[in-house]
Amino acid sequence: LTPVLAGFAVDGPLGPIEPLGKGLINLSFRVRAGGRDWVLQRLNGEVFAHPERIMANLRLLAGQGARASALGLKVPALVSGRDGSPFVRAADGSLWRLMELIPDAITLARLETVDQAREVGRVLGRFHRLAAELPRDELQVSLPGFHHTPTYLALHLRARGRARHPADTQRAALGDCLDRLDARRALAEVLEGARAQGRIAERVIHGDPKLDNILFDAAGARALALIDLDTVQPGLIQQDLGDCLRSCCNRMGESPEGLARPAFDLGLGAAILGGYAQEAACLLRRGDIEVLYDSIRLLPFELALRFLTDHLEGDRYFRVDYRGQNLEKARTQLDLLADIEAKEPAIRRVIADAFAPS
Ligand code: GN1
Ligand code: MG
Repeated sequence: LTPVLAGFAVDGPLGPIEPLGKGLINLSFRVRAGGRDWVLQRLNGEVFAHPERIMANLRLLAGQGARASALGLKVPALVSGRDGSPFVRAADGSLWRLMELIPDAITLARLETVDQAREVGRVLGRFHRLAAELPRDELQVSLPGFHHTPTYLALHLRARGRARHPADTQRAALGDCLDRLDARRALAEVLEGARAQGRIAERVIHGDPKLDNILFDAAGARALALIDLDTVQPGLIQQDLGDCLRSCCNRMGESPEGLARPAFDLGLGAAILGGYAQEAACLLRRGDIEVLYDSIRLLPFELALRFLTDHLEGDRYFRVDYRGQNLEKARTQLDLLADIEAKEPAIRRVIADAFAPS
């Protein structure tokens, strides 16, 4: 990686290079150079066909550093290549970027307290306020089709049609997942339908506000930043809220161990939505709030679809540790979805309380 790093406009002796984070798409390293820590990343060229658009969006965001600080948010500074371009191309053709590592920050394996959950909601709310101020005509669609559930469903059905016969050991688990998805096919349209009818409006979103992408201070008390900004682009606030809740309210995580059953924690959900409303209730109208419960169902459904499609296609999109992991992850999202459905009245009350006019 040293020749890659040499392409960036950072000086000083290079320290150790260590793997960073658990991302499923890009490859990330922590690097010490010039007395500071940086994040060096290889962009996944299979997933991101328009890396220059991503970087243009990131530059817009990094340019709002002062406004972000005023909101109590950090956004990572970017380091350009020595030729001024946002990337350095390695000898094998891969694209690399370098940015500031936000100092003294940690990610949490799971939320332990409602105070942490409130912080999650607040940081997402602040991020949406910052994003709402970005110049919309300069912001680009960097990942077309991202969070377009009807498209994911169509791709999934195509993958089903093409899939080779699954191994015996997995046939029952796969069949069970497919049945559970089929029973909910209509869900794929909820947000796109509401958007088409003008009940909800497009905004600028983060796209991937899962717990791993939320930085806390070293004590785990204050949320400082959202990272992993590749999917910042126009989208629906409900996609971010649904994704954040499916990730943060399920204490078991995306790969539960043993017999642990994923569940939607109502206390954490209430605190996240309450914190969010404190910061960003001004962004939501009645129509936005009306589709929130369905959005909380939608995002685990969508991710289950995506994991299953990838399983059927031979694990080409998400990084897996072993064959079958995408199938297990799909089942986890479907279990979470079932729990969300079982708790529907309580979740609707939580939403109403969080956004009740004060
Ligand atoms: C991917 O890159 P990473 O691991 O933060 C994915 C998200 C999924 C998430 C599930 C660009 O995020 O959409 O919700 O995995 N990102 C992309 O863990 O597809
Ligand atoms: Mg990501």
